[in-house]
Amino acid sequence: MQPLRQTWPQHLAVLYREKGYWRGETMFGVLRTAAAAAPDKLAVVGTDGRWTYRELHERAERIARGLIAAGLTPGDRVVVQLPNCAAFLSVVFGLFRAGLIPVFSLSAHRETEIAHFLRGAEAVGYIVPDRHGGFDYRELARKVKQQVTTLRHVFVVGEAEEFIGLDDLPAGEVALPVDPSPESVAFLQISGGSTGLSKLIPRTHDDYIYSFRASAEICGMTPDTVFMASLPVAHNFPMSSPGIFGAIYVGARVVMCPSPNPETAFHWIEKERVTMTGLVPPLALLWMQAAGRTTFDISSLDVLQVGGAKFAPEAARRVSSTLRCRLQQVFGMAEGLVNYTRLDDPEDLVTETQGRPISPDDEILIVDDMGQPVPAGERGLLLTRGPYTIRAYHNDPSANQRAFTADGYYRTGDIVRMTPEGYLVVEGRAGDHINRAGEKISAEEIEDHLLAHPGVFDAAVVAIPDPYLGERSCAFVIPDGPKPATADLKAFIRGRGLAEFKVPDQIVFAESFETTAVGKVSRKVLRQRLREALLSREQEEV
Ligand code: J2J
Repeated sequence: MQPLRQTWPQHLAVLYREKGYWRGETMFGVLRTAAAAAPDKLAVVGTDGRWTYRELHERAERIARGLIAAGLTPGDRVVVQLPNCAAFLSVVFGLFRAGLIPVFSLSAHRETEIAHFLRGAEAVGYIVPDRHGGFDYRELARKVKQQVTTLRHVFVVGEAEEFIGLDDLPAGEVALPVDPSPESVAFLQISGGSTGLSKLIPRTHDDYIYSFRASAEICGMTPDTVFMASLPVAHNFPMSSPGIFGAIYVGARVVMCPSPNPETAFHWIEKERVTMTGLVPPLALLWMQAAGRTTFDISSLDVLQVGGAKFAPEAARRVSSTLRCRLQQVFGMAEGLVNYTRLDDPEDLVTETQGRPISPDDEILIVDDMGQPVPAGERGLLLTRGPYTIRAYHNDPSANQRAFTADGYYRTGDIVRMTPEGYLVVEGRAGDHINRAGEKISAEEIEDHLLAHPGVFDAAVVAIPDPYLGERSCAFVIPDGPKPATADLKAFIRGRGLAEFKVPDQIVFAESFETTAVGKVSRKVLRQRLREALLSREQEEV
């Protein structure tokens, strides 16, 4: 098995400890401490349960024992694919307690993606719900199990059928391991996949806990906070900025909202007196629209975080008058660096920037294409390193070569500028992915799937501005022979076992790409030219 590693240069590790960023805490220790401090306080609420800190702690320990008794060994990796529910926390803390390594996948992922994560992480376990959102995850587990023979254990939250039910795990006296080293890798998060397939992001206990502990402080979380996870909780944003883990760290209450649509979310805000939540921009727009006519009382909402994609300043300015709460912009990435506007910042900074880094030791470089720093205030590529930004992806030398500089900076692929106050404004990106309502789609990944269709000669996938989604995906396709039907192509992509959000929103057929791209150009330039040609054509039509 490939060892899991994430290391910083020794002198920096020493510095990060001296400065109190890395405190030697562990993920399970976070829950243990919170449960000891306030055992009877409500920890988590979901459609499946309402548990105090003591109950959550007990459930996690029981799951840990059961997983070990079922044959898992500390260090084993387990892909977790659970929706927003209370069991998400008991399962994940159970894995931490047993020394197992969760690999976080989204509910939207399908067999191709899950198989890729299982193989990449060499996972032996997979945890799914029985059904969710009208989809049967046991069916998915069956398909995946056929593809990946190293997958030994499938656990189901709910009706397990031929698999093992999380509630039916063997009980009994199993010894649990001692706490892992705080500098070891706690879990694998999944990258947005800017080039090709998603990469696995190893995060350590020390670095991740620092990021959500400091985030909780920046966001003013206290034990009185009621934090609602509105976005899918496996995303890094609702998980750690400060998210569910930040909330557990301070002993607050976590509400697992089963869906982010305003009807459902407003109901939960009223019922649990939610004070804080986070959204991607398209949902924020929807909530603002719905707030004017809702009959739910959402007056408890104090802070709305918006991030994952650029929030237009005009929309940002309307948050306080429509939702009657404060806005915080969040610009982060699962690889590490997270920026926040601060709650006491002047309105202009909050509405027009994406914030400043968590840590005084987050290093920011804004460079041109040659890697040279741009003059102050100008746009450039954002590079970063610091106490919670990774130095390498898991077991992927060529991705590491591309994504990190020789001196350890992570190339975010984002184009930003810095204001005189030291705040970042996101201006665009260099990478070829589509940011569809906060979900990142790799152009290359979808092109490869399209090329597998017998009726496709060539394909290029690009991002097109979209009033609702921020960006939508458009696939330019050169047919091989008769033009395939658009619906067929979409069904083909779906049939390849991919998340629904990756199915192209729009398909445009072309005879050749030469009409827009003269001579031989890189795919990157080709995508750019196709995008520009389409946009100018649309303008002419308006
Ligand atoms: C513009 N682009 C943004 C923003 C992320 C907190 C918040 C978000 C994420 C996240 C996260 C943006 N404006 N406010 O992990 O902890 C785009 C950038 C970035 C990429 C990272 C967190 N906030 N983005 O979105 O790993 O392009 O993390 O590099 O999913 O989203 O995507 P992801």
